[in-house]
Amino acid sequence: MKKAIITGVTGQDGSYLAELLIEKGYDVHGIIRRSSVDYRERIAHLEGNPQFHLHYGDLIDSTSLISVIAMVRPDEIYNLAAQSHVQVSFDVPEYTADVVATGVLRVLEAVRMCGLADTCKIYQASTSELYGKVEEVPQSETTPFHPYSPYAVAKQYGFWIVKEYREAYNMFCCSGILFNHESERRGETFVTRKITLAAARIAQGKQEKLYLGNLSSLRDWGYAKDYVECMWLILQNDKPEDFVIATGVQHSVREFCQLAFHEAGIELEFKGEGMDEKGYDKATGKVVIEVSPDFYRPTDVVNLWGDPTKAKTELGWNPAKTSFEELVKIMVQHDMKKVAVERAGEYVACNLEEYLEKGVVK
Ligand code: NAP
Ligand code: F7E
Repeated sequence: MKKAIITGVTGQDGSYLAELLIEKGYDVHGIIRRSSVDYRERIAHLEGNPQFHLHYGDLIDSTSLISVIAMVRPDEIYNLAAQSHVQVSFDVPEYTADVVATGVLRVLEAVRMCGLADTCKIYQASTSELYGKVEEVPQSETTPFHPYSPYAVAKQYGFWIVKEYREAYNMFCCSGILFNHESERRGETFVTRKITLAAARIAQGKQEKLYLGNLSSLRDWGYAKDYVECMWLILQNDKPEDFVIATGVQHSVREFCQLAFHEAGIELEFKGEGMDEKGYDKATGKVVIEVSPDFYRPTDVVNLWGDPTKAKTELGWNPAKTSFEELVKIMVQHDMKKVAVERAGEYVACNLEEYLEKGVVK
């Protein structure tokens, strides 16, 4: 039985990857942070499974990483843990660098210190944010990097230190350069989930308006469940290499809103430009989407579009398994059910101040 460690197992991707590896017969060891309350919603269904084990550890604490790696002696490590919110990285740049940049180094060094450099394969969760202020469209493995946020700069260190350890110590460590991938388990402050939850709440009369930032931002959005398959494939490849994982299809935030609200039963019409742009419910004429400067970033990445040819041809991965339309449908259908059981009045944001206070800050 192969043994795998997943850092960030409580996150969106970690939970799907744990399910996939269990299905494939692995003994899965997840690393979780110690906290005074348990927040393990995404993995609650796996607890009690004899193939699933949890250990305390933190990417900013090498001792904890060394002790888990020494005890488990894994065949594979998937390093998914991160402060993964781009806008938050402008507020906590130092912490972001510690987890997202130095954290990768700590994992690599822990593997070496435990004498596993020749046997343990390592997957690093890299990101399309490395292309940032894009120098080429679409972006592939040969596109130059131009990181454009503290998060992206930290991830760039992670990418290069993985490459360095591969060349210096002949370790099997690789980066998956993953474009945005979403799901019904996506964190609620990322734009897609913020939209699908708001569409459901507005459709059910539990929220008045949704406040967003740049509606014209373009993303290549895929389904997280399909993307974790690729993480596994990257480590099963003959040679350690880096891969772009994307669908090859691009949409704007505005288009995501239109489709999500349509799935929730509301036809949207956008009028106005820039900060004055508004989304109207065509049937009632009411404004349901407004733009707020609170959700703009000091520097924003606005044109991400991936070329998944290498992953398709060399790994046999299918980038078209779940279409954009199916992804939005899955998320909205899930959130319509979730919102239906929320207590009335539990979530009604009538103005921006209230919206911000309710914690949907980013
Ligand atoms: P996520 O939902 O935000 O999950 C992040 C995970 O990292 C959580 O389990 C979190 O634990 C854990 N974590 C944060 N700080 C930690 C620390 N100091 N020590 C240990 N664990 C820590 O992120 P995701 O969407 O699943 O993404 C997974 C990885 O892929 C991340 O590295 C992200 O940067 C990268 N990525 C994501 C995308 C995407 O579109 N989703 C695209 C490219 C790359 P808690 O539950 O305790 O907070
Ligand atoms: O923003 C715009 C925002 O926060 C997408 C992470 O998983 O993917 C994710 O990072 C776009 C940006 O994701 C709002 O300005 C407009 O242009 O959903 P997001 P992200 O920044 O692309 C990459 C690949 C990762 O690696 C990251 O870990 O949408 N946008 N209005 C907004 N974004 C948010 N969050 N909230 C808004 O109100």
